[in-house]
Amino acid sequence: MRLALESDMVAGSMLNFDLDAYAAPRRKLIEQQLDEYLPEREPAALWQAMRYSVLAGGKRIRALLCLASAEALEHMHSSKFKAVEAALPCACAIEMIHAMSLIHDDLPCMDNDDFRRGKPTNHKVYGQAMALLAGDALLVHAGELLLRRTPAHIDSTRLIDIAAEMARASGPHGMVGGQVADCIATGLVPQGKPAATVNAELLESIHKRKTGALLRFSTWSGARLMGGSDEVVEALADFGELLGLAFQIADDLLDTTGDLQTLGKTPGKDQASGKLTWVSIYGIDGSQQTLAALQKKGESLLRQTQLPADATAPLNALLAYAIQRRS
Ligand code: GRG
Repeated sequence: MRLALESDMVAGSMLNFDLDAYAAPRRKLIEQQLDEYLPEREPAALWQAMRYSVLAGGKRIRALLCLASAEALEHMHSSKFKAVEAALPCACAIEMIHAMSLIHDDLPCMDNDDFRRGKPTNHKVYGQAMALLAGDALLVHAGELLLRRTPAHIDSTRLIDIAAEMARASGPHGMVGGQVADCIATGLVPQGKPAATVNAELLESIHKRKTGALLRFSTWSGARLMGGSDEVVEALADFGELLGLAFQIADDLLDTTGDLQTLGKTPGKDQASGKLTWVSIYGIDGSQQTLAALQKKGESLLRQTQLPADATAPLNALLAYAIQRRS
């Protein structure tokens, strides 16, 4: 499969990097590929429910991170493979896992949300049973796509490692584990023993797993697909995890300061339910200070890769975007 970016650009310097020009053609490719990966087959109601949430127009930050990480390595060593072509199936698989986590997170037994991405949530349209099953199907479909649609020139041992890491990032060590820790902290699951004191350490550990693990996998997988050295792959993975923490803190801030129209989901829910958030511990100013510190640390991780600044400029710009975003 040959993939061409319609208006590809040469990455500019870190200072004047145009993220919109970088992201727009890649988002278009991601959308097209997701659409192709989700055909309207039988049972039609299931595929429609899967398509409804995946193709509902998210920011695609995880997929972009996977592509940007792969592209950062494209010109390096003997890498002869086109980065976007190599990483697109993985980037789409990540978006499917992300979409399933949103569907399940919005269910009445979890956050009980009515709006997501500016539209009624999956269970509001298709009912709870179908929402649950659409999420299940997306999770499994993502694994199949990664394994079957990644170009054959990617070494199979490497691909198996990537599939195992995707499962780890999503499962009990990652996203599900973080969600459970969050549910325990908020008293949502009766089996859990809530911590005596809810502190920043606990909150950071929840964020790192619930949101950070998939973002870590996004940058890790892009670099691993391109055969990056262990040092570079790990530094980019740490960058993804840091971006995940920053992203979640920005999410906590937006719950306090955003509105339904811009956010596409109901604001103020965390506060109303007494949920543990960065803002509830550090306040708005403290959260903004953490974000500024994370931006500096992220830049330092990118320098640590010793990749040229032009090659990591999209990653740097995505971190700035995650921190400054309004939706
Ligand atoms: C079974 C793998 C599995 C997971 C289920 C429900 C659950 C366990 C985990 C919840 C994880 C979750 C919803 C974390 C919140 C992450 C977050 C900040 C979401 C918002 O992401 P954006 O802003 O959304 O990137 P868009 O719509 O732009 O894609």
